[in-house]
Amino acid sequence: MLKKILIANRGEIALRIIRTCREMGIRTVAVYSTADRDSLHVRFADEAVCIGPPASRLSYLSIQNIISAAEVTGADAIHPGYGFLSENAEFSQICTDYGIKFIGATAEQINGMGDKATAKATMRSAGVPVIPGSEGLLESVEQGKQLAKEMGYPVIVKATAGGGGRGMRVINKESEFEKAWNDARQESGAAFGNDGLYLEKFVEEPRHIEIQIIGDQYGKVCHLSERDCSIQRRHQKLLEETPSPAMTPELREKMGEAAIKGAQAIGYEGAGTVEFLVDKHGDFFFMEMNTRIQVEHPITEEVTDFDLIKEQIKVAAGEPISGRNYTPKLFAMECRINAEDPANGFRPSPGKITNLHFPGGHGVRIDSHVYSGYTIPPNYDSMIAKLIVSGQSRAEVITRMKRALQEFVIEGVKTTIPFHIKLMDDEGFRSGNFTTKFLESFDFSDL
Ligand code: MV4
Repeated sequence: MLKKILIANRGEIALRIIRTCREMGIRTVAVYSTADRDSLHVRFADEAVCIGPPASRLSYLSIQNIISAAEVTGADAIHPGYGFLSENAEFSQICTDYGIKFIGATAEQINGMGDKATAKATMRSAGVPVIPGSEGLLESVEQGKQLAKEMGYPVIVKATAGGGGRGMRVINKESEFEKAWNDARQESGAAFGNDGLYLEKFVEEPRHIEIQIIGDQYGKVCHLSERDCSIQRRHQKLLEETPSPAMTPELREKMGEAAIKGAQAIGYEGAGTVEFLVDKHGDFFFMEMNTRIQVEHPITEEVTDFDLIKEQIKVAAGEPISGRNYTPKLFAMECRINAEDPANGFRPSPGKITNLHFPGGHGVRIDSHVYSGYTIPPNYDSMIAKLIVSGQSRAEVITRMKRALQEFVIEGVKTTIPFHIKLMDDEGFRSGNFTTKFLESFDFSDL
């Protein structure tokens, strides 16, 4: 088993990883920027190393500083959490070169899934359903227009280096094609230094449903059912739930098997997520694969009773998995509590938390690194807590979530709590019949 793990992250996920390590008897090393001196991950880890100034580029994204911290502390593995270096192929490779186990994907897998046209081709070869469109990258505007005419509008052009919604354009008719193409090319070239584009049929009003998988070093992969992430605004997820209200046992079986086939095709080891779009007919299509632990992993933990961080560490240490797939027997939801003002375009609201009270009770879990008196620095993402609620039915979870949100006290900064309270009362949300467009028509003005 691993003896000492360095956590190359901050905030709630650093704390989340430290908690599991402690239960497993594994020593931990925290790294921190000068903005995070007073953070709980620094206090709760066995050792802590300052890796630079507040700017992420000079601290949490500094491969050199993090590898140095691992070397001086003698860590035998690095857990990257999510964001930062978690899907950085160079970092994964350098860890391997230094004999430090990277708890995540190999450089080859990260590159293969990071290039979306390549990822799609890999999945199609593995027999995973993909969205109809170009085979690989488009070679010219003319080729794109020709293909769009054959498939029928609307279509979408996407940056192969993109993800999270950047560098894509929906095209409704041929007269819009050239401008959309040029805009997407320009945007992806500037953002990613790669302006390769591919084309797909546009799937209208889909749901975003992802499958949690875990693979071991011996080629076995199992799935731990799905999460529905359709409640998002500008590609930022605000609430996730499992099971998906749109799921059936048959669809879960098919999507689960597709996710497993895709992961096995790349020899995937560790925890991963395969994202799908699901259309109104219940047809599903591969969208992206995330080669990291995700923010929303706790809802899967609540309904399967697996500690996903523990599973990641066990497979990294070479333990085999059981290879059994899981169907949830409970229901769970996660509300992302961000230091943002939902009434004003979700504008970040950093600053000092002057008073704090966390909700509790049966079926309520909080993953958070904040405390009363803590100052939220402006340098990083604004998520300050995840409120995770489980129960026997979706209706029970909604009732319990609303109760917990009402009990939650955070003073000194604006938060997304008022938005979530309103969401729990929303008829469209309560019906479970919503798509990724749900928040486009939501009224945030009275929050
Ligand atoms: C799509 C789509 C409709 N049709 N592709 C958004 C992020 C990136 N991962 C892919 N995305 C989409 N791709 C086709 N062919 C709609 C989206 C999309 C979306 C997907 C998941 C969750 C929220 C979304 C919000 C807007 C658009």
